[in-house]
Amino acid sequence: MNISTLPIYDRVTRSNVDALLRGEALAIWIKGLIPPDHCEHVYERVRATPMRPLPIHYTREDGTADYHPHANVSRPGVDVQLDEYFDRLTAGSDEAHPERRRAAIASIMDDYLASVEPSNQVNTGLCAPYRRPCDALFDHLNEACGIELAEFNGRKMKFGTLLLNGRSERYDDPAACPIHVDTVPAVLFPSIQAQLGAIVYCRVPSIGGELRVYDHPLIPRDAPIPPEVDHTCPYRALKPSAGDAILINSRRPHAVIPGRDDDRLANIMFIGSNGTYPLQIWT
Ligand SMILES: O=C(O)CCC(=O)C(=O)O
Ligand SMILES: [Fe+2]
Repeated sequence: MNISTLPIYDRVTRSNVDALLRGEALAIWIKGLIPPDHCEHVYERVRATPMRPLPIHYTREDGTADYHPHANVSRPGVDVQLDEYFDRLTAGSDEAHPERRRAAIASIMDDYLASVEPSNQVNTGLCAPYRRPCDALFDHLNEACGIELAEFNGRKMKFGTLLLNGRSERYDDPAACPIHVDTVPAVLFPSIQAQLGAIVYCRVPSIGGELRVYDHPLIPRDAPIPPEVDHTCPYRALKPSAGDAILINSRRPHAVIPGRDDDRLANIMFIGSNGTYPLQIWT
């Protein structure tokens, strides 16, 4: 399939979401969801906040894993993502030892909530007196098609990470923007059949700042991205404006291009479908 013909929808309806979940649409792109003064306020507060640089996982050409040292990315507020716990789950998910697997799953949720609850408050505080942009997207999605917080191991998850890409002279260097998919493993969320990435943009540079979606079929859950998917592959570049929200199918390989002349600030979350509505949301 060639993604150049896939539609980009400008509004959220169940039929548009269903097409995106099936990989039959490229994106749903909501323009102007967040007013400019709101975006500016969140960006200025985030920029004034001390932040820890985020090591970016990527795979070298020889297939080994590494962290990118120059990505200039940080996550003010909610400095946590569930995939950071996956390794521990794999280590404790031996089918022959169900009690070990249960304990690993329970401890992941304990650690996730312990980490995300205080940082979620920081995130809310950074945006105050405005709401978090991700909350505006939640309400929009809830009215349009129905959405609720995902539950993991019987406990409600959180959502809405602020992701800041600093400006970079190397903004167009492929190595600085790893191609990836976001797909929660079956062992963690067996009911989630399809997954979307949802992003609200607070700051977008004029040079760079695109979200690239690569011309490749959806990657099945728990499968790696084939090594032939690289920055030489054809892609479509989505260049949002501050205040826009974009939904993509996060199982299609994609990459974030940093900016050269300005920072890039996004409020990111994941949306899953268990085959019915309401959709499930988490980060
Ligand atoms: O910021 C974007 O445009 C996409 C972010 C993304 O792909 C991610 O955080 O996984
Ligand atoms: Fe992603």
